[in-house]
Amino acid sequence: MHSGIDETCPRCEDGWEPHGGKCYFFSWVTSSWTQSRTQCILMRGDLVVINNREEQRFLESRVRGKMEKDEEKFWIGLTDTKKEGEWLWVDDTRLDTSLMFWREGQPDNRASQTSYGQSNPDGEDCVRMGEKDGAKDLKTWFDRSCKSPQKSICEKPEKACA
Ligand SMILES: [Ca+2]
Ligand SMILES: [Ca+2]
Repeated sequence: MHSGIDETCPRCEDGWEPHGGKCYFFSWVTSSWTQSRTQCILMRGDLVVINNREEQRFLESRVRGKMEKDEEKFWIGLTDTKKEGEWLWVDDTRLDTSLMFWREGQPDNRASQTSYGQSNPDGEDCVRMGEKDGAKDLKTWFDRSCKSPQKSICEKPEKACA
C-alpha cells in the first residue's frame, strides 16, 4: 500500500497533539517550572515557545478545555530568572513586545505565599497560562513563583515522514 496518507507515519507520538507543524504535550502532573522543563527535555522537547498569535489562540483554547478549576494553569517556556523584567523564551529569544498575552495587571512580580505558607521573597519569574472562562484578546499569561507546582505544556517539532 502506497496511499501516501500519513496514517502509517504518525507525525506526533502517543499523547502529543499535532498543530501547525509542532507536537504539544499537556502534562497533568504538577511540578516546579524547572522540573517541568526537565521533564519536557527528557521527552526530547522543551517547554512551549509561543511564536505567533495563532499558536497562542490554539494553546489558549486547548488549556481552557482542560481546566476544571481556575488555579489549574500551565507553565510555558518564558522566564525572567536571569534578569528581572527581561523576559526570555527557553530558546533564548527575547519576548516580542507585539506578541505578549499578559493578563491585566501582570506581570507583577508579586512576592507570594508558597504552598507551604512561606513567603516567597524571590518574586515571580516564570509564566503560567490559562483562564477557565477565557479572556479578552487571549490575554492569559501570569508570572508566578517558579517553585509553584503547575501543569505544563511541552513542544517539539513534528517527525519528518518518509
Ligand atoms: Ca520577575
Ligand atoms: Ca503575577
